[in-house]
Amino acid sequence: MRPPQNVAVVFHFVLSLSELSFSQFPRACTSADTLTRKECCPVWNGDGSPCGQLSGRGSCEDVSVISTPQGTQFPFSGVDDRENWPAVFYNRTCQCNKNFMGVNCGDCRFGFIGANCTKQHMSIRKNIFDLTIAEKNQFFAYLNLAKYTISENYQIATGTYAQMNNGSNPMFRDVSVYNLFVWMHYYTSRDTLLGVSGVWTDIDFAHEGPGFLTWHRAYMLLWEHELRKTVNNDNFTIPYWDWRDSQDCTICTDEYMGGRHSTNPNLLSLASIFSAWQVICTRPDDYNRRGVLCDGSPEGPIQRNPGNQDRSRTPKLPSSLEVEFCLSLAEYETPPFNKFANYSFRNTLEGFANPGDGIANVSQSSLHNALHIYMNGSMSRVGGSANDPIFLLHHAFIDSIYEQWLRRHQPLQMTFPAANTPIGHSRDYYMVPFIPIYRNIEFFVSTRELGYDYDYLVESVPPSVSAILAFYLQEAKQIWPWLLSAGVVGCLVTALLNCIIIQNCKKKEISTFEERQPLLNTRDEYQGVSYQTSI
Ligand SMILES: [Cu+2]
Repeated sequence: MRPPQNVAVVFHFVLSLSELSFSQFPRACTSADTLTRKECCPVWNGDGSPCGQLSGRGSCEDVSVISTPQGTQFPFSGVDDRENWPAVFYNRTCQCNKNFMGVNCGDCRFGFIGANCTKQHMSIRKNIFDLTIAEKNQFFAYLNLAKYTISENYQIATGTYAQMNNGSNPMFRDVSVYNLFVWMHYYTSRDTLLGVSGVWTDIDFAHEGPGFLTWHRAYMLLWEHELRKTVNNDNFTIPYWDWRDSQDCTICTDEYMGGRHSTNPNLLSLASIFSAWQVICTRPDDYNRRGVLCDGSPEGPIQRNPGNQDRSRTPKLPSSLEVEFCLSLAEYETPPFNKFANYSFRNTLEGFANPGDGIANVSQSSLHNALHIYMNGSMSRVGGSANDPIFLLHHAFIDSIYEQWLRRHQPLQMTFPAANTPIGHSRDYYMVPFIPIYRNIEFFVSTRELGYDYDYLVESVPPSVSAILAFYLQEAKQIWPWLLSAGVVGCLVTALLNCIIIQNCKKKEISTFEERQPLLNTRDEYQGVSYQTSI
């Protein structure tokens, strides 16, 4: 199903006005010239200079790749384009100043909008069941438009750097805005092609390691950002599906993400717009056999058969108790920093550890993984899982659980492993395949610092210890003159009162003495003297 011609034309126009922004590969950096020079510093049209340098937006800088010892999962070097990302393709990119961001610094950092990116903008992701009918229909219309609108600013690579003859023979292809993100998820998780030696499968730059949550947070933000630009609506947010304690797939209806096909249980109902979507990047065995990358060609309809999954692996959808246990784990990550990690919040939330005791158990798929397995179709294989738009709703909810954990445990940045992780997952690794480049650690921060929140967490922002100290120091700074003045005034008032009391007592004694004097004089003079000394 395609959008009406006039709508497509309007959005094509909107796109042509938009700035270059995220992800690979920026069209401006896919020429043989940029690839052989290894420089991706496109011109910002606002002032005609690379990275908007003339306007102070940014400058073209060397990429500093920090390489630390990595885990033993990937025993090679120099065989995969994703090693030391983005060094194989580019060693110079735009570094943006202030609130500017994007491949040419033409965009605003997350949480900022406006011509000069000075206006703060906080967005709230909502529960899909709390959207109005208009909001819900708008969400589906936006997704559908993104599925059929060719990305103006990005292309996908259809070959490795070596297959491109080290950049001199570029191999890139147009792709729709939606499919660009499907491809990115495939590209980051794909196997390593080793030529005649076959493939290496124990590699994934976004799953089975500490980077799982940071990578998906960045990915969802970029996806949301691209959708906003595609439809020219800064207020759009991805909704989430809270699947806790669900007995079945409550969003698998024609009103929401598509019901079941009337005759084929593996397909979507024809009443859903998503039944007409074609998937891409779902045949890893085929690509591996041919030694090629997914080139974005259509590969059939979305498959989904919720509830008919392998029950010995995933008996049911996760419960709130399991989520609660997961949130109670104090350590974000534990050695060996992969799917065998025990008591690791990340590994338990990802679904490789038991959400009842935190012990790794790869024969089961829990929490995040459980949802993928439960959908029993396109969602269930990592490479092509983002083809099903349920992916967005699911990962928005996973991200909200990650956010709850961050707010509860307030981790230090240094607790994110810096070395000995699976490749791509260490603190300072630039996440594959994002261009412009982002390190994992940049997304180990609260959503509030990235300009968004979840409706059910809005009230739950705990002040950090440093924030509390800073608050009291600030308060103390403001009130110390008052405290000092109050002390001085208090002393003066006390002294004055003492004087008044002493004076009054003296007067009273004198008058009493005078009143009694005749009597005293007649009885005993010494009593009057003793009276005086006792005052
Ligand atoms: Cu994923």
